[in-house]
Order: sequence, then structure tokens, then C-alpha cells
Amino acid sequence: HAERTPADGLRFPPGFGWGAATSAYQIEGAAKEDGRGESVWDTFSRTPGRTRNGDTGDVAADHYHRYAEDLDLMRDLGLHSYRFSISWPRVQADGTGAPNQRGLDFYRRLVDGLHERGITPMATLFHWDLPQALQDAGGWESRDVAHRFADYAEIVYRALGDRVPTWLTINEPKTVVQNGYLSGHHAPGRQDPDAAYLVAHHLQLAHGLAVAALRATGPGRIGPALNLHPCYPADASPEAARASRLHDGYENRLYLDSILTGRYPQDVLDDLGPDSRMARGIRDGDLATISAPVDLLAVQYYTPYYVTADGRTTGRWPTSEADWQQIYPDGMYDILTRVTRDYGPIPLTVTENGLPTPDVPDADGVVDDAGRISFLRDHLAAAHRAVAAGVPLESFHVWSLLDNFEWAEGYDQRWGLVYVDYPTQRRVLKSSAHWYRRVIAANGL
Ligand code: PNW
Repeated sequence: HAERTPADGLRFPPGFGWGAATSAYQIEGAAKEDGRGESVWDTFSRTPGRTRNGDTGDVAADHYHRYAEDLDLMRDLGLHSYRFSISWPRVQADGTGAPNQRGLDFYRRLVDGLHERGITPMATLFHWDLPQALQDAGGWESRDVAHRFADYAEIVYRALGDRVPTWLTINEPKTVVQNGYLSGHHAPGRQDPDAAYLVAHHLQLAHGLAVAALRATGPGRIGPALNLHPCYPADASPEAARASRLHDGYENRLYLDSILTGRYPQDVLDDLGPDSRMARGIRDGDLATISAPVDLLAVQYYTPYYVTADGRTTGRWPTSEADWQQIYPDGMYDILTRVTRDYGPIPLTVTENGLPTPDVPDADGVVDDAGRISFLRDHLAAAHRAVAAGVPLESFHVWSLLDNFEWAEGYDQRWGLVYVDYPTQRRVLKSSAHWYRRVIAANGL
């Protein structure tokens, strides 16, 4: 059990896993190498006006070529766990058919390099880089894409399953729904609410089919990676309570309930209506597929929502450089304890938590990101309180290991523990990286 003593500060349970996270399109670059096909993010980022400064992931942090150096950084930090994602278009250029061995070989080298350094790999199968050819065939609006995802997952398990103990299916289905199909701020840049929730259903279905594919292929733990947002009513009125509850349905229960209870939340179904494309797209047996037992739940926490009586979200807490992020560490405690209370003691891992800071090396080359240290300290203290309250949290991953391509924000926002000087690709450990190394060594704060 977690302990707290005045002399020691906050100790995490023995064996707690300390990690950092990245995703393929955000760090790898090498967009045209070794048979990689194009993804929706190649298309989107190369379309004028879609990303800040027209930035693309063509080069990013050049991790595809510099992975060995990055593995050494991870070892120097003392990481126990590294969460990365596999690029579907590296494995299947067009999203179907025979695997591209050169693409799989890259991940094999990466995974072997992790084991050589005593770091446990945690692989995400899909972090938003859908093969463009599948988008051209309808993307996630097409039910068939969920089946193509399960085929792809099986290829990856066969190649890497012996060396990757923990698998995550789909990173943040909600962000694909909301940013890809509601705001249009992310690939594929659509603004179509009716399509958005059909996409949600197909992403959930794809998750369930990928779980079944792993069970049929070999051992290994598997679960979803969900960004969860505690929702709080903005005033004491019954209207605000009701609005906050429905907001919670769209943000959290749509994804949690379908996977962990086998039902979509009725309030959300009622709100969408029986004629919605989602309602019409749900077939008999789909929820049984979606709710196949999982081994763990990966939670990503960045920000809470404060919901007004008329259903808008509003500001209450200080924001980070990301306009959507309000800094509220107690939200970490609230969301972890709530998941355990509502869904039972399923093993949890935090797979993302972090913020962007305006980092610049000083004259001595030091990158002093004090804001990241205090953010992580406060969120870890909240996670520790959740553990002390009985939450089965087994590991924590900072988003992100490296500065990287922050989607529509391009390279302007720096989320890494490690600074990347893009013109030279030189890596510099920020103050937070040195601090995190000490946290890991002490198993706590
Ligand atoms: C996550 N929100 O996205 C992603 O998994 C990462 O790839 C990304 O770099 C990171 O968080 C930082 O943005 C999110 O609006 C996007 O609350 C939007 C939200 C949360 C997470």
C-alpha cells in the first residue's frame, strides 16, 4: 500500500511503473521510408491552413532514425515503461493485405532496444494515423474499417506479441469523434455530428474486434486508452446538474459504459435520437463484441469540464498554453476514484498527463520548465491520494517523452520532458526530466 511519511514524502507502492508516452506520427518522421503508406494525418497536415505554420510530421523528431539515441535517453531517465504507438500505414501501406516487413522490423528493433535497457514496452495499435486508402473507402464511417483494424492488429500481435506484454487498442476514440468529425480541427477535418457518433460506434467496435483478435492469437494484456474528463456543474441549479451529467455521458460514459458494461448510456442514446446514424448503425451482437473483457484501462487526464445550466463548458481554473486545458490536479483524483467506484477494481494505468510550456534553452543550454515540474508534482500527488484510497493504479506515463508534432498546433507547443532542437534534432533534458529521474529513483515525491 501507498505510504506517506513526513520524511519520505509520497511513496508509491513497490513495483509502481514509471513511464513516458509518445505516438508514431508525432515523433517518427521518415514519412516516405521503407514502404510506409500515407495516413489521414499526412493528407491533413499537407493541406494549407490545417496546421499552425503549415507544419507536418514529415520529419518530426526524426525518431525513426534516432530511436537508439532516444532509447538511451529513456534509460538515463530510469524509465520502467515506454508507451509508443505503431503506425498502421508502416505495417500496411493501404490498410489491407500483406504486411510490410520493413515497417514491422522498425518496431521489432525498438522493442528489442527497450528490453536491452530494461524498459517494458506498452504498444498502442492506433494513435489516429488511419491509412489514407481506408479513409478514401469511407474511413471510420465505414463499418468495414473496424474489421480491417482487427486484421491489422492480428498482424502486429504475430510480429511483436512475444515481446510486448501490454497492448492498448485505440488512443482516445473521443478525440477522433470530437476533433476529427465535430470541430474538424483534426484529420479528417469533418464537421458532421451525425457522422461523428457513427464513427464513435465503429471505433468502439474496432476496439472490441481487436481484443478478440489478441485473445485468439496469444497471451498479452489489452485494454482501451480513454481520455477522461471529470465534469462539474457550474452552479447549484438542477439544470446545471443535468447538463453536467449529459456532458459526462458524451465525454466519458459513451466509451466507458460500452466497453465495461456492454451498454451505451441511455441519456446519450436518447439525446442522439433513434434516427441518428449511430443508432441505426448498432447491430445485434455489437455491444457484446465491444464489451469483451479487458485486462486494464488506460486513463489519460488533462483537463476537467465546468458545465453551465445551458450545457456550455466554461472556464474556472487557470489554463495552460493549450487553450482547451484547465489545470486542476484534483480532477486526477476524482476521475481515478470514480472509475474504480463505478466500474469495479479494474487495473488502471495513467498513459498520458502533461502540459505544454514555453521552453527555450538559456545561455547555458538549460531548459527550465518549472511549470511542468509543479504540474506533474500536483497531479502525481493527486494520483497518490487515489492509490491510498484503494485505486488499483499500476503505472503513470508522462505525455510526452519528447517535444513533438502537436497535431493542429504543429511544433509550437512543447509537451516533452526532453527538448528537441528541430533544426539540429539535438535533444536536451529539461529540468523536468532531471526531476522525473529523481522521482523514479525515489519511487515517489
Ligand atoms: C492527447 N482535449 O490529445 C493525445 O493523445 C496526444 O497525441 C496529444 O499530443 C496530447 O493529448 C496533448 O494534446 C488530446 O481537448 C487532445 O481535452 C485534446 C484533448 C485531450 C487530449
